[in-house]
Amino acid sequence: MHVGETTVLEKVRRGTHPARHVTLIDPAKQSPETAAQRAMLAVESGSRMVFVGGSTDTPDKIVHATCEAIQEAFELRMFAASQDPAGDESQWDVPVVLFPGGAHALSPAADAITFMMLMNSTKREFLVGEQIRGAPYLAKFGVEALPTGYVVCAPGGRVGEVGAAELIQSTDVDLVHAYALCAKMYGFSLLYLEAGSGASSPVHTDLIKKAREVEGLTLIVGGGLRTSSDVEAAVKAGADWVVTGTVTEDAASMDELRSRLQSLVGACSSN
Ligand code: 1GP
Repeated sequence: MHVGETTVLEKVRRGTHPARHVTLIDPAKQSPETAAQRAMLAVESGSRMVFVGGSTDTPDKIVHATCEAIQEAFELRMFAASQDPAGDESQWDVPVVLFPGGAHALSPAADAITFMMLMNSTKREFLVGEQIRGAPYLAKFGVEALPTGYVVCAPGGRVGEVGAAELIQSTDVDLVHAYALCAKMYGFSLLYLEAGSGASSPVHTDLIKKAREVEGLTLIVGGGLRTSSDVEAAVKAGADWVVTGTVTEDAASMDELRSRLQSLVGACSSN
């Protein structure tokens, strides 16, 4: 969906108080139709962005079908809201953003992509290699790139292993500060502190606080955030956006999903 006249980056950076919630949808984990239902429920529950990505080996076709299904669902809901005097069209003005594991999981149906450098990777592939492969495709299809420094913190999970990351430990506050400064000097707008999907513990709040000291970066925190108190702690430490995937993926029903999302989203504005 094309989100008005502003760029996705402007929307992501705008008014970071209260913090906002991102729902991560992994296209490998459900059909495109179910993904669209989950995304609609996420927006109804107050989530303000959808990330599509996660698994490392999902074919382009599945990623694309998932983005398309979500976009179509949002467009229909936006149209329905425009026909309803009590409706709020802007509720459905929610960016659908690729969150790729590499140059293979792309789709022209997305509004934007977290165009990431995995800054603490020891492999060229994740620093710039996949990006070089993906950039011409993104330019051709006009998918907006959100310049993102991506830093994997302990415990790091699969992304830490696959990405060959030198994990930032909870006490490495000077190091995370240096990464944040470096991200700013490179001109990245976003800094994403990642603990790994399904991590046993989220990014340590001392790391979030220290990264927050660098002005001008929009701070995204994800990985292992399960409860509203996890979210509250991340937001209090300075996160502008919190991302959850697993906790919503493994909900047993749509009702359970709604109640989980409402509690996570509610925790974003509790500070
Ligand atoms: C993963 O940060 C995201 O990249 C979400 O992590 O699945 O643990 O919520 P979870």
